[in-house]
Amino acid sequence: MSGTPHAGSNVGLPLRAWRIRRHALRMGQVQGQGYIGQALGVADLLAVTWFHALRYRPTEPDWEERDRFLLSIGHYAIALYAALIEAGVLAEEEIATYGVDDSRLPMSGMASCTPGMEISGGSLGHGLGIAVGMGLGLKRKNSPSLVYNLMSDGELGEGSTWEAAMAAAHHRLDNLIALVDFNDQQADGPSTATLSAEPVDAKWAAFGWHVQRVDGNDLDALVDAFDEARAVTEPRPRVIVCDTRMCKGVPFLEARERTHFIRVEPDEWGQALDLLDAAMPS
Ligand SMILES: Cc1ncc(C[n+]2csc(CCOP(=O)(O)OP(=O)(O)O)c2C)c(N)n1
Ligand SMILES: [Mg+2]
Repeated sequence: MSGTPHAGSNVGLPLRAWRIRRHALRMGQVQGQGYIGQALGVADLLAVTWFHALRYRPTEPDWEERDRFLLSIGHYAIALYAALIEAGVLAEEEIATYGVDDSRLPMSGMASCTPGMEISGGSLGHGLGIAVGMGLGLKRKNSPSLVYNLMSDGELGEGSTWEAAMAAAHHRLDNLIALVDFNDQQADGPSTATLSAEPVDAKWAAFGWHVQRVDGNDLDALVDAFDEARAVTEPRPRVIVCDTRMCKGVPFLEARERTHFIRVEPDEWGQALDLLDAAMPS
């Protein structure tokens, strides 16, 4: 079986992203809550990751040669579950179990519960350090696997992130690709107004990384960025800073001002799904 079901082509990515949004909304509807703004915001990024870039086997999530995808931001679990469902690692029927006792889909990501969830993220600022350790270990084993770490702009305010960034460059981890969801939101409001990491690309570059900054809701730009990140031959870690829009794809939610803990009323889940359905890509 191929380890890369859709690598090398961006055909179908709009539909993949749309379906990831739909799975996430359906999960949110089950509990009447969830970090849905984040999931809608990173759906395009996850579509390109899982259907263009990542090497994996849906029915063999522990395949030794898989690329590792670390979800540093455990509160984004609903987004990764949606991608794992779309990728065939999890079954679509499991949507009904989101957040239910003893489910494989707890509301914060837990490696012991869910196939495809490589780490228990959520204590912010630790994912990149774990990714550095994994990258180093894989290099020492001469493994072809890459390590991706999806982190948030809020995590750029954690000192441990920059310690890990420095270590990654020191160890010349060219098998490490960090993805930053720069949605300009964190728990206290806009990240740039709370503890700004700008100029964020210059910071990563100063730490010795190969840096790209793209519109994280532009599928073509994301495909190009992943291609470049994987093609770079310099012995450096790579980062793609993705400017995303929270709640992307559901205009009435996008319009809300503070979206970290977005409140969606019971009748609004159905409205959001109807709006999404009306915008289904051909
Ligand atoms: C070490 C740590 N400190 C605080 C928190 C509480 N917390 C949970 S989400 C969050 C916001 C972090 O920023 P970001 O991930 O950019 O937020 P979002 O984009 O989801 O709004 C915070 C502070 C945490 N999970 N871990
Ligand atoms: Mg954020």
